[in-house]
Amino acid sequence: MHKAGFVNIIGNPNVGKSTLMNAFVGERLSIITSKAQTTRHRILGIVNGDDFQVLFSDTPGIIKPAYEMQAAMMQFVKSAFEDADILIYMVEVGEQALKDEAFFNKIIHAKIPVLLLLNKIDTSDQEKLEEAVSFWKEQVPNAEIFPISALENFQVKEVFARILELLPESPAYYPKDALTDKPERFFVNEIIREKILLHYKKEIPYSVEVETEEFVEDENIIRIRSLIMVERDTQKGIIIGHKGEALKRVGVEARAELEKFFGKQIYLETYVKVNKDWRSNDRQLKRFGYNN
Ligand code: GDP
Ligand code: K
Ligand code: MG
Repeated sequence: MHKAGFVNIIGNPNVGKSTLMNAFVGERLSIITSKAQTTRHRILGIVNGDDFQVLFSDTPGIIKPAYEMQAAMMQFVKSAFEDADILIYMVEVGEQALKDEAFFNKIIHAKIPVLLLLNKIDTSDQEKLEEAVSFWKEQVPNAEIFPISALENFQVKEVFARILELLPESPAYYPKDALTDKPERFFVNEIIREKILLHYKKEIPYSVEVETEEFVEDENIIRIRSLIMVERDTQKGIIIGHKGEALKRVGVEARAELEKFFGKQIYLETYVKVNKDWRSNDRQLKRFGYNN
């Protein structure tokens, strides 16, 4: 018998969804920072075994969309409800229920198994944890609750074992050596964007999109050229920084991360361009893969 299915991870921003997906797949597929809206897309992470294939989806945190890109992000979340065989609803200790009522109702009325993962228990004491467990039992009575720490990989194996039990009987959906459905360039874009999220303040990270224009793999080296887009001239100046120092730091750190990710030497060239109001422009959003 072979089992396969979609296990879709949803929840508020910053609760640890991407950290969990990476822990399941054992690769850094999803970028992680302490900022909300780090994850903008639905990212598939595949775990293969002889008789199973688990298709995890990491999704953006649920927010009230303020502009078109965020609306597209919430479409990714919506689609994750639609094709799930198992739903993972992730919360963190001390958190209240989802503010978005429509999404919350979908969870408590789901016709599929719901695993509520109470994350970041490494930051909590026993009393707070017990309080949280009884709070969530009441909030989402249809869920099985698992206290975990995605960061410390605590109880992640137990959750995975339960997923295998719940997974429907099905042939594999993807080739058995597949890790994700996204092309290599996507991960280049994300790794560069992660370094930008880490090093710039305020509005800058949210105004940035990265597009990899060239990805040429030779035997020993991958040559990459990526375009960093911002919405305003002033933002371009900030990204580049005094004598180019700020951008240089992004390049150095991104290159190191890319070398780990691809296991090859990387030659990385980045340049910055203004693309006015791309976050609100349908055509631009399509170009950057925000259509679903
Ligand atoms: P997402 O927005 O839900 O995808 O959350 P991320 O995976 O990007 O994580 C947000 C922040 O929470 C990052 O700084 C993570 O390192 C941190 N984090 C994730 N899981 C845990 C955990 O189990 N314990 C602690 N202490 N921090 C965590
Ligand atoms: K985050
Ligand atoms: Mg994320």
